[in-house]
Amino acid sequence: MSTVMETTEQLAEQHPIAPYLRMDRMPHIWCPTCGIGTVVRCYAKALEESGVDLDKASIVSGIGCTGRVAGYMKLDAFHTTHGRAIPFATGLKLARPELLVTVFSGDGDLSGIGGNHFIHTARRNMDLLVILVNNFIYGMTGGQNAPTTPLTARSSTMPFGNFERPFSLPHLAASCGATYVARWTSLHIRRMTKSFKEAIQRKGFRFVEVIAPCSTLYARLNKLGTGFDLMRFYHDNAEIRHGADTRDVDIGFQDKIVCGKFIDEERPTFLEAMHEHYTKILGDRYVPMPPEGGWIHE
Ligand SMILES: Cc1ncc(C[n+]2csc(CCOP(=O)(O)OP(=O)(O)O)c2C)c(N)n1
Ligand code: SF4
Ligand SMILES: [Mg+2]
Repeated sequence: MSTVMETTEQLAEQHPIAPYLRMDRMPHIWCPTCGIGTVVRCYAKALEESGVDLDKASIVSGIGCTGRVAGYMKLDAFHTTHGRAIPFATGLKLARPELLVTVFSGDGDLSGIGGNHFIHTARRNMDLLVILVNNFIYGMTGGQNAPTTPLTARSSTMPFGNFERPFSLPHLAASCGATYVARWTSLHIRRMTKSFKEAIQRKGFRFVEVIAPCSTLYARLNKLGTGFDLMRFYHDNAEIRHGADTRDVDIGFQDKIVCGKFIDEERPTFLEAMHEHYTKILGDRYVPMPPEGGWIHE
């Protein structure tokens, strides 16, 4: 258990990413060999290596096992309602554009109940880094089918196997306008960290999907062993193809997983487009900079 008196160095001796965590909240709730913690570790490492000012970094999660991440990170953190992490983060970014705003949540939260927010926020190129842990299932609530569950995989609500076509999330993000799109598995520690670092430096809607084991539900319901067995599966079946056409990166049940950086391009963010547009139309009557910004001088 940490105390408020501990220095960053003392915390780092406990664990390399302890300075980035609320150690008073440990132990965390995640099951043994769950993949979420690995993604948190890579994100913390990316923050450290990017030299991000932690007073200017905030994190927003929705509900679910992955949704717990915000509560464990020692940043300005918001644990919002189910599916609403992206709109919450949008409000935060619009009010405080100088912040690095990261959304960190699960596949069900961001692409199920939050799916409509996801597509429109990508379309607007809102300046957010979105990290989505895809374990192919609603973990926290008992393993229900998710919009990402591969065809034929079992879930608690599809005990005879899923027959609904799942989303391929990189393709969804890319076709809606995301300017940075990557996918890794929780085995790709260095590449994932590098991707997070790169995405931190970029502007616009940046989307990184991380395929990770839900050992307790997805793996158990599908008789896939533990999270370690799934990591071995990723080792043998992940194929890195930078620049792959996102139409070709669907994931089948226990099939190959195409990883890599698929999209990395620039286009005006929502705020840039708004400022440019109103400056053109309103000239001096428009005050572009928040917190006063967005107003029209009468
Ligand atoms: C409005 C509302 N509906 C349903 C729920 C129940 N619920 C909580 S988490 C969750 C699914 C989360 O799945 P995912 O985002 O994939 O997270 P995981 O647990 O797999 O990391 C659901 C359906 C809720 N909390 N609020
Ligand atoms: S239920 Fe699944 S996703 Fe949730 S903590 Fe356990 S292993 Fe991880
Ligand atoms: Mg999930």
